[in-house]
Amino acid sequence: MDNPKHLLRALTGISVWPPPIWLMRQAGRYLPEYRAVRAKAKDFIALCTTPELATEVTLQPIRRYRLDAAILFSDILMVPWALGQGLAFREGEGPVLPPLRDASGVAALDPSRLLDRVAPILETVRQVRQTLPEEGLGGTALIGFAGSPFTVACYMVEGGGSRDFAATRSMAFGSPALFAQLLDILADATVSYLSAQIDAGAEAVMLFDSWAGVLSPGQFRTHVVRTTRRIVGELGRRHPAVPVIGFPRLAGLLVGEYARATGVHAVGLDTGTDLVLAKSLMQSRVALQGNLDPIALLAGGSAMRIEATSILEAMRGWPFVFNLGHGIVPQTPPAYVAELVELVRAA
Ligand code: 1CP
Repeated sequence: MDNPKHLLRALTGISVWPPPIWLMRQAGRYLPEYRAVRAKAKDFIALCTTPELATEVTLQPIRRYRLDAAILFSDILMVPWALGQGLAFREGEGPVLPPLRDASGVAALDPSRLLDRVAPILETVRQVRQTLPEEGLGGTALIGFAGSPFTVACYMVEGGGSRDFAATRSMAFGSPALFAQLLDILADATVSYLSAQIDAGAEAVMLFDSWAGVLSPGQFRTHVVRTTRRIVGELGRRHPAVPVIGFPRLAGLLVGEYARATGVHAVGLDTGTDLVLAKSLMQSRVALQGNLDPIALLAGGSAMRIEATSILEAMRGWPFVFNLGHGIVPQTPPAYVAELVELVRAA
């Protein structure tokens, strides 16, 4: 039977119009009700691992905007945290981890406790799914997620964010066997984690590969395509009906090869990707998702309307999910988001 939820229909290759819409970082600091809950939690990790609070913030943007999808409120770095690498989120500074640079760092990771440690996150998935509206408009689907092994490894090796992830790329070139071992540990952990999210109620899953585009084409094939294909293949065997969205940010001309070689059901596109060109690079009608510039949304008004309208015009007739090309920025006025949702619903 066809799934009636608009998001799931679009992700499985049907052109639903007006297209379903959700927004990366739709829960977060731009919402006053998020800041209120965030102030109650001891820190960001406590927020992610307290099901009542994480469920509440996951649902906040759904209440405001009746989006077509809720995305689990958590973070891609909860996987290294669950593997036992230390993690802290410092106010204004972003994530900080003890840098993993050698074989002893890889050997110290402990996948055996992964599912125990993420149990509160899986409980959030259950609670959100129980609360979501199943009916009305096109329903609200629940998206689970993880970072891709490459992007998660970037943060693990550097010990946090970076402009160019030079230490990570140095390890990939200088110690290829060790780097492959790290990615394999992360790929296995990601399969278990996403599979558990699906068992708990996630109806689609997304792999965030925010830094895929810092690699050369050869390294992209080895580290991004290879590990993503493994994950998509294994999830497909375990959960054949659950679509996987891949987001190889900044992959440029390689998005077509990424879609074909990994087998993802849908590809998230960043702001710099021309949508008509992206369609021409797809060998089949794989669903596309994106790609309004978050800064156009911050600017609002006619700038936002012109950009959003041109995206809608480019994608009419294609299986498409409206989204941003990267996360909402914290200064975005919530009223602008409401206006964007209205504009897309009127397409
Ligand atoms: O102050 C706060 O409240 C913390 C800010 C914050 C939030 C709201 C962080 C720290 N993570 C999140 C939530 C989050 N992160 C979600 C929730 C669901 C939603 O979209 O609403 C998701 C999907 C992520 C994914 C994530 N975390 C990515 C991939 C997408 C992307 O933005 O590129 C990455 C790279 C991270 C790492 C991370 N976590 C937080 C920050 C500030 C960062 C970026 C660090 C950097 O600048 O490199």
